[in-house]
Amino acid sequence: MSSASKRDAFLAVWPSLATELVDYLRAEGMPQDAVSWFQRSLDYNTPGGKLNRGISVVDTVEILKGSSLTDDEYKRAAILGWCIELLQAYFLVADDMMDQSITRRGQPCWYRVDGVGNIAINDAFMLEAAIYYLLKKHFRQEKYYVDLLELFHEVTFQTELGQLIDLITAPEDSVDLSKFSLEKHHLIVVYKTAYYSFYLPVALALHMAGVTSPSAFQQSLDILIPMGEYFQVQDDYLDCYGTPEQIGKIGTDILDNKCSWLVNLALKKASPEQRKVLDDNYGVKSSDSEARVKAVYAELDLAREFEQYEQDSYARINALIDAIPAQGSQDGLKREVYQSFLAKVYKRQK
Ligand code: DMA
Ligand code: MG
Ligand code: MG
Ligand code: MG
Repeated sequence: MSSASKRDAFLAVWPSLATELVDYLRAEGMPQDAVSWFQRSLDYNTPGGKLNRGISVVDTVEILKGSSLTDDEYKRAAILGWCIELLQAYFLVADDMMDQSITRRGQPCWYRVDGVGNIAINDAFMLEAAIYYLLKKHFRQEKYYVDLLELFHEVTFQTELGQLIDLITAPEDSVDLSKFSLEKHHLIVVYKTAYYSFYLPVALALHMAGVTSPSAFQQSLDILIPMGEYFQVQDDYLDCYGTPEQIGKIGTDILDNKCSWLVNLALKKASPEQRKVLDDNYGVKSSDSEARVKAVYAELDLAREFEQYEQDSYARINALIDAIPAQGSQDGLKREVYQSFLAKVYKRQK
């Protein structure tokens, strides 16, 4: 199946899930304006992205099964996929408020929509609650139900730890670039991105496919955490070098004083003069300062550094994947699961 038709098939499951969720509000006797509000928040925040995380659940279940999924198997894998997309929606609504972002997925961030504002905080909580409503409704009877719950809870907590260190490493009022390092960056991105974006989709699919061996989950982690780190370095790169049309959002990392991969590389390579420009302009909320930082990035040829990093990461992750035997591992892993996930993000432009 082409990636466009995969996307269409996955998207086709969404309306019925949104209906189940708003029907719950109706059944609780919520007034029509509340029902409409929740429907609008669900549709505005959940389905508009690349859907890589959600579709990877379906792809992984299919690869592990080794043949096409029945309609029922497809639907159930897609529900788990949509649960990750709801988790992503929850994180993004909050992230955009905390990062003071302007646009997301080519439209205004939810908190910036007329009449929404701080109500977006509660909307984020409701997007998270929707995950557990759907899990209970559709997976309560499965022996791996508690595993799914624990996985969502643990990965959510890890992501929140990542968001915490991302935010406290980037205080608005005191810029101190000596606090940044590539080690710090590594810790931030593994926690804020890699667990929920890469480990979670595959781990959910492993549970659904009946894989139980702890070593299978451990080996998945060993491959998917580096893949997630690579993905967030791409995100940091695109924040500066992607156009808003391309990436659907306006980069804010320099203005926000973020411990981005780019600034860490710049700090490693900068001359004393360039370092002074960075110290004076990084995290200063003005487009002139932002432009001066970008000029130093250009002098240091960070775009080329990124290309090199991309090549090296790709080789390193493929070597990790090749540690799985070509015919599949005894505990049920298959190389293709990780190859197909890597193919979705390698050299991505958005
Ligand atoms: C992404 O961090 C992490 C989460 C948990 C949303 P980010 O702020 O770099 O994301 P984006 O660039 O999409 O705002
Ligand atoms: Mg952000
Ligand atoms: Mg952020
Ligand atoms: Mg970013």
